[in-house]
Amino acid sequence: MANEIDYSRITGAEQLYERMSYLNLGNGSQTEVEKVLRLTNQIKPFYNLMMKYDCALAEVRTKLEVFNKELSLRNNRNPFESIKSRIKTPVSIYDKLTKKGYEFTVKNIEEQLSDIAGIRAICSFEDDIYMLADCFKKQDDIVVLQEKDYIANPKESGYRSLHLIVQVPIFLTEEKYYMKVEVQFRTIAMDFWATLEHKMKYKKDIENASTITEDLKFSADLINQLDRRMQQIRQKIDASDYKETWLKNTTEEIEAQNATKVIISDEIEKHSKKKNVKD
Ligand code: 0O2
Repeated sequence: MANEIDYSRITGAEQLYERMSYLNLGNGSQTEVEKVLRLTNQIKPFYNLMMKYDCALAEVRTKLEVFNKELSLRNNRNPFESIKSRIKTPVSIYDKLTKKGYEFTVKNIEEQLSDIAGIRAICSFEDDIYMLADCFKKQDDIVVLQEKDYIANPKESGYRSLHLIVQVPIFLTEEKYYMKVEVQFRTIAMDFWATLEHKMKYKKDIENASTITEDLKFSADLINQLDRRMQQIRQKIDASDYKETWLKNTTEEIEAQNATKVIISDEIEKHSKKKNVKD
């Protein structure tokens, strides 16, 4: 976290100020955010909310893994290279809420943020992204709240990914809740780029920052071209696979027909011999 926590933004701040002398306040940290939660009596509701987000992640992950199983059997390749998920850390939640101008409360976390639960589905090819996102959106227990297509409309930085903000139901012992999950679909190349760019974004006092930003933009274009090339190559390979399979099937069919013909003529011969013997 970049700055010290601004305690005036926190609900229950007055009681907090009274007790501040007991705190060893340095730069914001996980421990410090937890202290804030404890002092504002939000620790239980906060972790209860995080548990619900975790359950929502499990639901979405299962849905994507089901696609992976079905399509890998059908097409002989996994549509997903990997699926990663994470719950935003209390410190990042604090930072994001503060940046947006909201108090650090459990209510605001739930209402104002949509990426507490995040899942990243990494695909090999761009066309798989749209196909999988469509299949996911069509599921009848998914409510799509927002779709941001940074592949068709990349960000100024060069960032590309398809983002869906969805609501997914989770079933606890007593109640059903709809929880928000951000699903990011990316190719391997897009993910490679975003990971490096993310590192640079969060690194302070970086030398030659503007040159690196330019380099990153240039690399984003290269990666875009590479993704398209790889997709074209895969389509050609798929087309030739299809031809080979077709030829193989035809040869197999001819062999099977020939074998059947032999069996039938053997049968005819056997029966006519028997008939001749009787006559
Ligand atoms: P982290 O550490 O990944 O959680 P909104 O949520 O709509 O109020 P926001 O957060 O700007 O506004 O939404 P957006 O643009 O959809 O971005 C959400 C997430 O996408 C970010 O989360 C990043 O994970 C990723 N992202 C968006 N833009 C960029 C970018 O330019 N570069 C990289 N590397 N990632 C990006 P967080 O919370 O910023 O970070």
